[in-house]
Amino acid sequence: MTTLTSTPRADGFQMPAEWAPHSQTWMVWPERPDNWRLGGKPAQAAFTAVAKAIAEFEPVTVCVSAGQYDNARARLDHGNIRLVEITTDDAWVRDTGPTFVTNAKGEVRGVDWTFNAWGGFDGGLYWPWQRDDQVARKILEIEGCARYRTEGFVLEGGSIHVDGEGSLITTEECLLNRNRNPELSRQQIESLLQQHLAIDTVIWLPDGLFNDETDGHVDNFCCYVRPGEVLLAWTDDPQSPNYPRCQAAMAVLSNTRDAKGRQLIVHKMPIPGPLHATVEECAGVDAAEGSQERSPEVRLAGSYVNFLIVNGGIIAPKFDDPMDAEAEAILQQLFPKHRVVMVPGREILLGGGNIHCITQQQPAPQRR
Ligand code: KQY
Repeated sequence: MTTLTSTPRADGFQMPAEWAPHSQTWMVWPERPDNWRLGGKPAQAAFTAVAKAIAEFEPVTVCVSAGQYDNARARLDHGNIRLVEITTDDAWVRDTGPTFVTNAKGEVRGVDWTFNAWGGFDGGLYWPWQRDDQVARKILEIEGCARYRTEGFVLEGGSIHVDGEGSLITTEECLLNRNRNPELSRQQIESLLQQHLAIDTVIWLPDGLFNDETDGHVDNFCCYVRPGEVLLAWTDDPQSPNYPRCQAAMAVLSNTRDAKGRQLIVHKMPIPGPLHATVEECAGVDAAEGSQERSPEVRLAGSYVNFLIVNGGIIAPKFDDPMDAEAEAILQQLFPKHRVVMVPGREILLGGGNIHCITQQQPAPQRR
């Protein structure tokens, strides 16, 4: 596998939108007992349901440790799910996997961002993280894709969304956080995104969802549903800690033109809950120095925006919440040509993210 010293943009590559056709989706099998309760068994059932839901639409590859291979293989009993053995620190391939980029000839390469477990020693979520920082490289090697490595430039795939037409949304809370790239200015970060993803316009939302332990990843708060249209997690309750965040995001989205000069259409998605882990759920997580502690007092950052677009489908989380049906109806209305499949998301949320965070789409080679 080649590691290139140029940039995707210079070589004619760009990050396609998530709705562009995929060749497959990647996942990683969860087993880390200081993040997933009860040794990861409930999370494994939740990941299995997500993998099988995706596998109805496109192939899935699940990275799994040697120790969990037999168990994962037995549970992931679906003809469209492949397993590969990879050592990882945890199971968030949106953030540890490559960001795939494509060119007009239909070639696929990958950007391998530096990963520091969402903040390194300044608020990061576990240590060590070097195996997770190797995941993108290993995936690209398996796929025979050339690699661009942004050595020292920290970024997670969940902190960006693109429309495939030159625009990207992100949050200041994450990308300008001192625990990611403190030596880089906003302009320098924009420039790196422009060079590596071939985008022209960065739309900066101030914050992500309240209590998101990634420091406000955009994929838990706001996403594109098509060029010029976004879906924003929303509350009308002024008492909600999310209220000022939603208002601030709406102010930016309503007053910004995208790379094509369009005024954005903003769709609203209700926020479930408030959701909290139970005492029993928290007690099932192993204590470990440097890992995120769990408490029933902490509001969980549950969000229906944390869904994955696959070939012909939308795989979205449900929470056994009164808002589940409305969320499904909104998604089905926004994606009339896709089949919306709602999968239980609570166990994934207990670990700190949701379906988009545990998946990484690989675009299909396509001539443009
Ligand atoms: O949501 C994500 N993209 C990652 C969350 C990591 C949580 C670790 N406890």
